[in-house]
Amino acid sequence: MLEKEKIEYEKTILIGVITQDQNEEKSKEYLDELEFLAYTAGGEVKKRFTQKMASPNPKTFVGTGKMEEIQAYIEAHNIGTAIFDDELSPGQQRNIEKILECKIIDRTYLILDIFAQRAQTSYARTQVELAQYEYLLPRLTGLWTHLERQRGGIGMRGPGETEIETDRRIVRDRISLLKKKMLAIDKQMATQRGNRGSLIRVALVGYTNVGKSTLMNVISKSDVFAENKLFATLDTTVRKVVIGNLPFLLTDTVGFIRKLPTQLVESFKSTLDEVREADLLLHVVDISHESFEDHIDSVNVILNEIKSSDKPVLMVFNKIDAYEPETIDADDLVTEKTKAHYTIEDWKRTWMNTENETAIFISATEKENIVDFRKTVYDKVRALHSKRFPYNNYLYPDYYEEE
Ligand SMILES: Nc1nc2c(ncn2[C@@H]2O[C@H](COP(=O)(O)OP(=O)(O)OP(=O)(O)O)[C@@H](O)[C@H]2O)c(=O)[nH]1
Ligand SMILES: [Mg+2]
Repeated sequence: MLEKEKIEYEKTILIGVITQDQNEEKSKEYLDELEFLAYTAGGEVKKRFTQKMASPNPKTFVGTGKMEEIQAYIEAHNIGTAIFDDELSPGQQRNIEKILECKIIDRTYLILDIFAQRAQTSYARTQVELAQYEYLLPRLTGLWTHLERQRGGIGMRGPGETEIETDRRIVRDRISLLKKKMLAIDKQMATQRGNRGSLIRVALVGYTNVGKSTLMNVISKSDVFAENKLFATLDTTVRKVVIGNLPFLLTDTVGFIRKLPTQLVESFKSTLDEVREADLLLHVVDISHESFEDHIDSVNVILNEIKSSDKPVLMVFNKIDAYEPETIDADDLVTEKTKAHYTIEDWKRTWMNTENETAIFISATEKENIVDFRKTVYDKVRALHSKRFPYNNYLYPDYYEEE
C-alpha cells in the first residue's frame, strides 16, 4: 500500500460514446472499468467526457463540438494523456492527435500496455510484444510514438522503449522474428503439457480481478500473486492438487475482459492452450461486482473464440462476503424487485436450477463454503477420471478429507 503513494500518477481524461443500445448506467460502468484500467496502468483520471451518438464519428470518434471542449480542457489543465473507450482506427488516431496535441491511447493499447507492464517471464513478454507490434504496424505514423517514447509512462512500455522504430520494415522483421520465437515456445509448452501424464486437468477461468489466483492459493497452498488491480496474472501457474486422495492439475491463468484485444487472444495462444486442453473449467465470477452477469457473457464469448465452450463448467460465485443487495423498504409497494435486490439465496436459486450447470457460492478470502467447494470439485474430477479410466477406479478410494 505504501508503495502506491510513491508512484506519480499521470494526468489523464477518459472519452466515451454512449450509443443507442447502451443506457447511461451501462456507459458509466464501462467508463468505471476504463478508469480502473487507467489506474492499473498508472493514470489518474481527472475528467470523463461522453457524447450520445448513434455510432462513433469515423473521423474523430466524438463530434467536432465535443472535440473543442476536450481540447480546451486539456490545455487548461495540462493533461498529458487522453484515453478513448474503444479501439481507434489509425485514421481516427491521427486526426485526434492533430487536434488534441497530447498522447492518445485507446482501450486496446491501454490493455496491451498493462500486459507489457505485467509480463514477468520472457515467454509472456514475447507474447505481449508480438501483440503490441501487430497493433502498432498500421499506426506507425502517429505523432506521439515518435516524440514521446523516451519519456515513458502509459502506452510507452514494451516495444520501442529503447529506440524510435518508425520503419515499418523493421517492425515487420521484428514481428516475423517474434512469430518464430513463439512457434518454438508453443512447441516447448505443448511438450511440457504432454509430459504431465494422465492427470485430469482443471483450469480456473474468469473475468480479471474476480479472485482466481486467490482461490488457487487457497486450494493448492501455492503463492500466486493476487492484487486488486486488473491483470495481476499473466503467466500460467500449474499445480498438482490433491483432494480426498484424488490428484489433479489445477491451472491459474490470465483473466479475461470485455473486448479483449484480438491481437492478445492470438498471441496468447500458448497461454490459452492451457484452457483449451483442460478437462474441466472452474468459471470464477465476482458476484459483488455490479456487472457480474455481463462479465459471465464476456468470458463465454472468449471461451467460444478459443473453442472451449463445450467443456464441463463449474460456476464458482466468489466474494459472497462483499455482496450487498439493494434493500426494499417493507412498506414500499412501488419499487419492483429487480436483480439488484436479489439476496445470495435468490441467486443460488437462480443459478443452481439452470440446466447443465453446477454452481457454488464461496468467499476465497473469508474461506466461506470452501469445504463444499472442494467436495464439488472432487466429485467432478472423480467423474471425469472414471470416464477416462473405467478400469482403475480402485486407485482412488472414496472421498475423505481431514478438516
Ligand atoms: N472481498 C473479497 N475479495 C476477494 C475475494 N477473493 C479475492 N478477492 C480480492 O480480489 C482481488 C483480485 O484477486 P485475484 O486473486 O488477484 O484475482 P484474479 O482473478 O486472479 O485477477 P487477475 O489475475 O487480475 O485476472 C484481490 O484484491 C483479492 O484479495 C473474496 O472472496 N472476497
Ligand atoms: Mg490472477
